[in-house]
Amino acid sequence: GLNLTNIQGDILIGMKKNKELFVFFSIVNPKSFKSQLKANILPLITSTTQVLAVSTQPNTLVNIAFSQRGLTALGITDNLGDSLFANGQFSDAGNLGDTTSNWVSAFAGTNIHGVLLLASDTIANINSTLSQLQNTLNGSISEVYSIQGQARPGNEQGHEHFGFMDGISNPAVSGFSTPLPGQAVVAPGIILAGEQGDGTSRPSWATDGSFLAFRQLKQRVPEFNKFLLDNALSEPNLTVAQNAELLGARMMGRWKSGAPIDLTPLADDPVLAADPQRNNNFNFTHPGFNLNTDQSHCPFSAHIRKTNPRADLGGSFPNHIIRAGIPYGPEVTTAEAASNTSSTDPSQERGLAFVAYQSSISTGFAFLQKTWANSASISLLFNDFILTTAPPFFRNYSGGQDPIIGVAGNDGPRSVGGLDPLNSSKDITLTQDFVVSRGGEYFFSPSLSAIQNTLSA
Ligand code: N7H
Repeated sequence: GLNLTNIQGDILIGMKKNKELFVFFSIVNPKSFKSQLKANILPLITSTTQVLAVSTQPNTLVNIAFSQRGLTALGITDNLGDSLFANGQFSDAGNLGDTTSNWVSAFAGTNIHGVLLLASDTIANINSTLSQLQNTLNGSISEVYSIQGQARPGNEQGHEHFGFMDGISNPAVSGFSTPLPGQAVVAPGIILAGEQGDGTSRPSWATDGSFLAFRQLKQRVPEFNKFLLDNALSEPNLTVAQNAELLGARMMGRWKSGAPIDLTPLADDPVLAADPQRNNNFNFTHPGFNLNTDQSHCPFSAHIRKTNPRADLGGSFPNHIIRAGIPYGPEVTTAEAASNTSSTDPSQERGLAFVAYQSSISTGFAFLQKTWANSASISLLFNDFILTTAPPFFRNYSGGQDPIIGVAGNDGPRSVGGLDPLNSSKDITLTQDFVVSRGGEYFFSPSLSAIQNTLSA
């Protein structure tokens, strides 16, 4: 089995707290930082074993990850075998479809060396752990930027800012978790460097680490809601509000409750949504159903079909990530809702602090974003795939980009097909992108033994 005491706790299961602070830092004094990393930070790093022991967890869970520039600052010259990581996310921005003028300046610079992830039930706990760290670190690092993530209030807890339940589908890692019905099973090396199934050669200390792709993804919630109402579908037995809801569910592939539209295409089913034995048990195929043409259950372009095409690709492919993000920013205000427009006040910005773990950024996050979400034509997309792994299927349909996270550049407009169940050849025009990248960075989340033996002093 995996050495769970050696693997940082966020990677395989997520720290799953209602508050999480991301502190992006620069290493000012490498020598002193390396000794404090061993003496004062390492004892606070929460392993997978500790996260699993829910009742004895520390009040604040702490993880740490480094950018390539951070490893270089620490004097590490080994090549981790991931060129996107080595070059940093800013140099990948164009390929991701980002408009770099939208990037937070801290991410567009070159001075983020690492990120501390602090998760707890309360912000007070997080702040007290952070000030404890700052005291011991004694100026050897400086904070470049931070994002305070938090679960949404009340019944919206677990839902992201558009209102959809998140965190339902992550792959099961073989030998670690028992797969639920319908859940993809991946070799440990798809997520963890140096484990079985990781095809790249790495320095031995990289084993049991994972690449962390971080993205600050702003969500235009009032605009999204207005778009759904303006373009409400026309199912005869539904009200306008229900037809707006249906359009949103078809863009996502799940209802707000989390129920998959592949299993319940025209009406939400909260009981199904809440049942882990059923809420992932689908793969877009149905008896007598033509997978190449039939979008009556789930559009080809739906966010969850774009990012995990299940049976569209024959069911088995290496492009999987484990997601561990959390919403950030306040709830929509009355004024924003009334004007259908997000406030321009930066303190009102809201979105998803997106975190994805994988052993290869180009096979994981970057593949999902570039080759699947941003590609309008699926023939192109599967062509790409066939060249490398020859799956048994070749599909040739054009569904448009992912309506949630796809980007055409310059903020749209762009058209997406298949969203109307009554007329699958109808295109719906997205007037703008509802998710806007504010940038991010690629990090490596090392094992505890790598921190102990290689990164610290
Ligand atoms: Fe997505 N959302 O809340 O609207 N995502 N996502 N995502 N996403 C998923 O199945 C969302 C983003 C994946 O296995 C759900 O757990 C939002 C990026 C993958 O069936 C919801 C943003 C990438 C899955 C959202 C965002 C992905 C997934 C359904 C940005 C990768 C699992 C809940 C602001 C490039 C698919 C669930 C599967 C599911 C939302 C971003 C990937 C509700 C708002 C950038 C792999």
